[in-house]
Amino acid sequence: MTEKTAFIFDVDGTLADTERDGHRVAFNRAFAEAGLDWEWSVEVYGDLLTVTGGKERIRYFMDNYEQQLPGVDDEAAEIARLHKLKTAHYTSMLAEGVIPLRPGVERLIQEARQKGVRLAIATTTTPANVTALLTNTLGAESNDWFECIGAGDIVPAKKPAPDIYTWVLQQMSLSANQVVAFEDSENGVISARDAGIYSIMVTINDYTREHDFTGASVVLDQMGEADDPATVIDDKSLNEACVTVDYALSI
Ligand code: XBP
Ligand code: MG
Repeated sequence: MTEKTAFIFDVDGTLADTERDGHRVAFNRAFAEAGLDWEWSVEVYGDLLTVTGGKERIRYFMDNYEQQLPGVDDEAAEIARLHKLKTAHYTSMLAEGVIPLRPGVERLIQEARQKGVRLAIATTTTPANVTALLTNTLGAESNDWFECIGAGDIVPAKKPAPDIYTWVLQQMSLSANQVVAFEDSENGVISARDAGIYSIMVTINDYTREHDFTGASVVLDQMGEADDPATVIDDKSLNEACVTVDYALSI
């Protein structure tokens, strides 16, 4: 069996619960700043999350909720402008420290570094958002812990397309069976799986608990800490209180 040597992490929902109180709020602030009366509720945002990528999500909202951009000729340019405003709001919120990492994430990353496991990121979110999250939770130097950060528009097709995982694997000269992918959503699992990755760990959250995780190796509620244990929801039993590097490498 090929030895696994790397962890590839999704960001939103996996490293931190960023969607409901982070991205959603930042979108609403951008809409208000642009003079739009759009307000994405917690519930509506759950539907909008079917589409990954902020610009794609705005377009989906316009198409499916019968919304227009009044007086705008170039819709793509205006969506890009709105999205830039949103990124500025989101990164400021992260700088205020409103979004912590999920339980066990920092512990697992530090243990992986100690054990020489290579680290990477594969996400649909904007690169500036990844930098802001890492910097404001783990410190600025943590950006260098990740050998490869695959994010946003670096590939043309976002998750559930496999492109971002394939891109990261190529950058790191790794084959799919040498890595473990960490995800929280159906789109993320499809993306990793279609890139050929078969070791996929899912940690669910309120927006994703009903998703179809076919293709995942194990589904848990969280990575967990000794005093805040993880619970396996589907498949592989976990003998420790929380997800360790050895456990992750064994899935
Ligand atoms: C994350 C996303 C992103 C963020 C918003 O999905 O769908 O669109 O919600 O980020 P995943 P941007 O966790 O599967 O990568 O607005 O920067 O696109
Ligand atoms: Mg995610």
